[in-house]
Amino acid sequence: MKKTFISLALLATLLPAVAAESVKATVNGMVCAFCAQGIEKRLSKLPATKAVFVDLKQKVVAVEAKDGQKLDGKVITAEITDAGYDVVKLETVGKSVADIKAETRGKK
Ligand SMILES: [Cu+2]
Repeated sequence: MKKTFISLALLATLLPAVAAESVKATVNGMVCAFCAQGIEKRLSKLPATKAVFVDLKQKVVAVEAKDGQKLDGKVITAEITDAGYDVVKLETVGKSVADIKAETRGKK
């Protein structure tokens, strides 16, 4: 019992204190895998991007920020718009791209 508590406390100190932060957008106009790939490629190039997730069917585009860095929603909107798609909703969420991916896939 005591041993379990000690190892849990140790684990907590080893985990990074920074919470994941992502920008999640709803994007209209993506019709095929190339659309999704193009957006993913553009957003991956942004300096603060850690990971990108695009779901064609659910019209979801999510970008996770590197630890301690901020993603600019305006820049993300501009990148997606420049590529020829419409951003209909954009929000910052305290989740990782992996979480958003799991959440989106769960809706199918
Ligand atoms: Cu396409």
